[in-house]
Amino acid sequence: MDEFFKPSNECSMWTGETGKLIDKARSEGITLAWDRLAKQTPQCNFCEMGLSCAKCVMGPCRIIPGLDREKGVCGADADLTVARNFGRFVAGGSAAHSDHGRDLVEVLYEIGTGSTTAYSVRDEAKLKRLAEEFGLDTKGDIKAIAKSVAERLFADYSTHGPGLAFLGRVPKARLDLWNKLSITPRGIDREPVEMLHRTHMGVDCDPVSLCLHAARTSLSDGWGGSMAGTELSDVIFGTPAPGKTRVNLGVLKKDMVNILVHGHSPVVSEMILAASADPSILDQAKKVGAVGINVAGLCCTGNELLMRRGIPLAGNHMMTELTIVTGVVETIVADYQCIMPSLVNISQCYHTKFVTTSDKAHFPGADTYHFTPHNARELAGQVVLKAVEAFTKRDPAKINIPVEPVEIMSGFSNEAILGALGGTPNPLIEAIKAGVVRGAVGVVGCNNPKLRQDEQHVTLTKELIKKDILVLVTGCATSAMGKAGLLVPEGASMAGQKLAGLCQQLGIPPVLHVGSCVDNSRILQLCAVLANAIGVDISALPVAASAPEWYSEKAAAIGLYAVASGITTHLGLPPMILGSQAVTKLAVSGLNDVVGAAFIVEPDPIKAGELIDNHIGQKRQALGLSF
Ligand code: XCC
Ligand code: SF4
Repeated sequence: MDEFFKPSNECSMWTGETGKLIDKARSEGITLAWDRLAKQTPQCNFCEMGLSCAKCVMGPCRIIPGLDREKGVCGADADLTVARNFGRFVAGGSAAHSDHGRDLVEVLYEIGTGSTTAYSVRDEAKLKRLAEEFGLDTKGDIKAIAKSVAERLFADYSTHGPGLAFLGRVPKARLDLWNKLSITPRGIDREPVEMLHRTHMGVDCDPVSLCLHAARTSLSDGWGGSMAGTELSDVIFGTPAPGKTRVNLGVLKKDMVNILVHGHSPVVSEMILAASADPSILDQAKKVGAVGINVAGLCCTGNELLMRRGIPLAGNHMMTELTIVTGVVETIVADYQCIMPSLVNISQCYHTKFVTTSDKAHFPGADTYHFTPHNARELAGQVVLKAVEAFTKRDPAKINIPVEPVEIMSGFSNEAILGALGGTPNPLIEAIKAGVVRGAVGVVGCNNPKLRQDEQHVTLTKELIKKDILVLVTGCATSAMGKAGLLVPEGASMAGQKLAGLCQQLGIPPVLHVGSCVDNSRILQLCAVLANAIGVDISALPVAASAPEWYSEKAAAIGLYAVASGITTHLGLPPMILGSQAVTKLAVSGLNDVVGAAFIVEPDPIKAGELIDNHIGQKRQALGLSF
């Protein structure tokens, strides 16, 4: 693992906003994730390899294959221990995405029953399309349709429903394969719960069977909970369309009240945005000397607002601590997921208020509000007013916004992409056949302090577009791409000649921003549309996915649902499975024979680019196209 780890004192060598703010944080005595990583290093080798188990109090056990500790007290060996740990890891990620999706189903249900007026259906056409897709009545009034679509999706969360509503999108060959392997997801809640059951001591003791159930669990996320999250967010808040906005810490404004929304769910951040435009609150802001209220995003809820409202993105995962160090953030409003607990302490070193909004995510020391669809508007107003008050408490000596913002283009929902192509995927298929677009890769996911921030995302993506491979981006990779100039049409100058020509013709960037991490479900759907149009399985498409700097359980779930859907997926860091040769072999090669795709683990982004390019070339040749 040493090759992945860049020690913390290297941080000061970092250029740009990250380096400047790390230096500022150091001078102010602030401890950051990089510093804590240095203190945690070397990390536990057993855990890194997936060989420690604490699932019962006969343990904890540490397995040493080949030595006198090859089995835990219960008799579990390395393969079983790794498979059980990995299964639970994926279940955690799937549960997080799917529980987020449930929040959107609940809001839609409350809209349908008329019990909230804070939210409404912004994209009625999309709601009706979903109702039609699910075989529901589309003739009633919009509330009735909202209620029946919500009820249909509630059923998907249970065990006794009619089967996941979105499985109708899956190409037949893929669905047949899942059925043959018994990995078709049956219920969004059922699969992660069953994974917890199977991995209890003394239940499923077959590593292969556990890995297959991990795949089923991840599919309940990708084609279930995440897809529900994406589709209903579009219905409630509007389906994204291309537009321009800005990215990096330069989007913070010295003369404005700055509010950062952080987390994943648009349910809260959309309300904060609405409250920040309230004329009476704006008056208050002017009274305290601010020229206005500036809402900017962090992580995935930032991506949600970016896609739909053109709200600028202040930063990704590894920037979250540093945003506070600018000294101009009045409030961070957090919902859930990927919110470092350290943000509470760092906020306390400045005038920043750290606000939590979800009953699922309590942070001791934070200002706690419990948002529901009923009180969201009122509470959002209170939170924004508090931010206005905080503006007066700034310490001018601590203010430093180290960069100017960079322009980006966003909003490439499938509706926008297919709409721009005249409503069918055929022009894209023709471009693929002609080699103008050799293939497509979703570069997605997090940052990880073990890697130099953003570098893997950007280096890999530049390699891919050079080879005329179109890149789709979601999640925390987005601001990396934006800062590197890849999310504007001018970025096409970094692409191969053919892709560059197409981008110029259409006025699009070589890297299309398609949303947050739950929005990776858009990529699944687009692959399904392409596969169905060509009449092949998804695994036959010249596509791939990559999470070069991933850290979270959710990213593992995304990677696995991509692979189980037939999309070969690159990871820049290995999952904690290397302690089992059987599981590792299955992940990086064996899965090819099972689901027609596998993982590529490669820390070097240039080499990863070559491997992905080669994979795409082979898929093209199998379709009878040029390499
Ligand atoms: Fe989290 Fe979604 Fe990863 Fe970013 S990309 S660090 S999971 S915020 Ni989702
Ligand atoms: Fe040890 Fe088995 Fe208990 Fe795990 S489940 S802690 S390996 S005895």
